[in-house]
Amino acid sequence: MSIMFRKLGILIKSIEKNNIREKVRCASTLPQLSSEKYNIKRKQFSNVESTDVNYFKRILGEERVLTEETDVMPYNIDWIKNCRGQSSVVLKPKSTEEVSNILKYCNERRLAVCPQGGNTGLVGGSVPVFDEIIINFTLMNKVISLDEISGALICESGCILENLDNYVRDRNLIMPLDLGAKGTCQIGGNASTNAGGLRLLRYGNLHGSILGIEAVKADGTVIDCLKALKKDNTGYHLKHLFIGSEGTLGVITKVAVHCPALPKAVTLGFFGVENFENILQLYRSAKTSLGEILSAFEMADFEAINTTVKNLKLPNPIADYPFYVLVETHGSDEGHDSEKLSRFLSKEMDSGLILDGTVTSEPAKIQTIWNLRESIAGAGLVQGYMFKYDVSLPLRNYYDLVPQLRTKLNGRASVVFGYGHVGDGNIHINVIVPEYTKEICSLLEPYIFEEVSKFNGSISAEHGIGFRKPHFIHYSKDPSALQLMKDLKQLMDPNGILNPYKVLPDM
Ligand code: FAD
Ligand code: 2HG
Ligand code: ZN
Repeated sequence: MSIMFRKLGILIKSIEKNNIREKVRCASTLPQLSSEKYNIKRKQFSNVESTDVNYFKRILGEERVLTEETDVMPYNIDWIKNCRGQSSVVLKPKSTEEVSNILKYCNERRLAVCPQGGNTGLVGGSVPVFDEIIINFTLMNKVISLDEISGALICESGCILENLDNYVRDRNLIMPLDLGAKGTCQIGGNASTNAGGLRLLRYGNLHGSILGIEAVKADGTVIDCLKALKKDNTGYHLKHLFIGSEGTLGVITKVAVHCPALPKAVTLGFFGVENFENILQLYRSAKTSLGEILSAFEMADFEAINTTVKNLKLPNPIADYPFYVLVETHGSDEGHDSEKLSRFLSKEMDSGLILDGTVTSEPAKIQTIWNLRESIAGAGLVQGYMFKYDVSLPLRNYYDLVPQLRTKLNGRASVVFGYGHVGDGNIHINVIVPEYTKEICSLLEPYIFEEVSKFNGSISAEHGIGFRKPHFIHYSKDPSALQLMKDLKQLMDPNGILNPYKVLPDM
């Protein structure tokens, strides 16, 4: 067993490019099986036989069908090490045709599958629950075309977000989304989760930026909606079915994305703030003072930054404050933009909304500050188990849940912190405990979802429903909408082979 753990550690390291994730994963112990932890009953799919494996080896070749336990293990475990599946097969297709052949076969054999991109999802959607066959898109990583004038990029779904961003930056464009997992997550995973990220406030969500999609239905039919047009009102907007449906309605094989122009000037401010009410006042003021150049407005409380600084040994460029705000501008004139942000800083220091802060246009300093913000997500992993919540709330009530939870948990958690995308009304609440217990889980859930529902909020702002939240989806979805979701699932995937146990509550 210990050899297996060691091998697992090495394997995870070798597939991992993201620094934070590597640090976090090294202290590797196997999470409990999801089916046992959450008491799930296996649905009536067929079991994978050796004849099935032989078929996959025939169409993909031996080396793109993983069946060794130690090879398969990392693909069974999710990023926060909460979920563990029991798959014995990982398939690595290289083309849409191969994906189509795999799905056609699995559908006829009633074999369940789990589509997997970079496996950075935070709701357990990217790993199997039982023995679902993992279809991993890592090898579908080609850029197909880029129209440098319109900004339309067409690529395969397994392209890593950061690689795409580097590719288009060399051509004076940027990807319309950015997130801490960019070094590992794939554009197909981003599309499937409708990922939000750090600049949604400026560039909008993927339902707007994705121009077209090619996807494969459960029965192997390839659906070609891969237009790269900004405007196309020819009937139903079918691409949206695949955006945000977390691999339950089809498997995305290609994506056309609109890339905005590379900003000539980027400026970043990092500020200390006394209380959350002052953050709201600052947000209001930033929208007026910075106008069209505002590209991000993020917050983190002291506990979020302190845990990240301590656990990951990262520098905090300013002193300790109860809250922190990160304000970024994307514009075209460095002198003008940094002057605007500096003026904002001095005005709001005079008003008392900002206690202290720093403004920079130096790329290395910008990188250091963003790195601190982006590392919060993984900071608790070295300390124990992390419960993660990702909710939308009216801005007035954005931070209410954090102090409420601290009181409710009454010292049972090592730390409770809140941070997130203020500009999008989306807060992330992380509760770090020495280890997962059902008792703490039952204090948090459904309490948090009930509170969110009281404010007409969303129980998942950007991470999706995945495996962890289908039984809570009713807190945010009306029965009429839920029924239509079930009807669509039935139409697109009548045998239910695509990512079962995810998104939809039991049908
Ligand atoms: P995976 O995790 O592999 O899969 C996610 C879901 O999509 C699963 O249900 C899977 O079945 C499905 N899927 C994957 N690929 C396909 C495909 N080709 N076809 C069909 N279905 C597919 N999310 C945000 O929204 N905003 C953030 O700011 C953010 N920051 C993060 C920071 C860190 C450090 C981490 C670890 C995660 C963060 N996330 C964030 C969550 C996660 O990165 C996103 O959900 C991301 O879009 C997942 O992409 P992936 O390629 O890793 O997909
Ligand atoms: C972020 O904004 C991500 O950093 C991750 O969405 C949030 O892990 C989390 O709680
Ligand atoms: Zn986020």
